[in-house]
Amino acid sequence: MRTAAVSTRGRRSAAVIATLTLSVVVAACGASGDERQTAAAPSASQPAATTIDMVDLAFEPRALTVQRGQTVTFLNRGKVTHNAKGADFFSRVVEPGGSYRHTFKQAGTFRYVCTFHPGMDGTVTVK
Ligand SMILES: [Cu+2]
Repeated sequence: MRTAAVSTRGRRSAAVIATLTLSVVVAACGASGDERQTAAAPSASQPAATTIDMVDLAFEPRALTVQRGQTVTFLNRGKVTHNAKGADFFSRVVEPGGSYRHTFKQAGTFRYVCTFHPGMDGTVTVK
């Protein structure tokens, strides 16, 4: 994990570990994402479990499982621009507060990255 703030690296590392731990807990709960806020969700009909939050600098949850044909919304809750690029999709630029949707039509596990931030990545598993 790279960080520009070298002097606070220890503190940031602790925060990152806490974030990663939270992500694992969320992922372990499977489809449960109800406890998270959906303030900027573009559509009320979207189940919470199909939203991946883009925060600074991670995707949450980092690993998400969806059903084939389900649409995933990548929602930028961070303060800086992010994107999501997979093998067959690319959001280009997602500004803070913005979102991007992709429908996963094939089964498998698909890795994606934010091209702006090395190490900011995640996977969507489609069943
Ligand atoms: Cu990013």
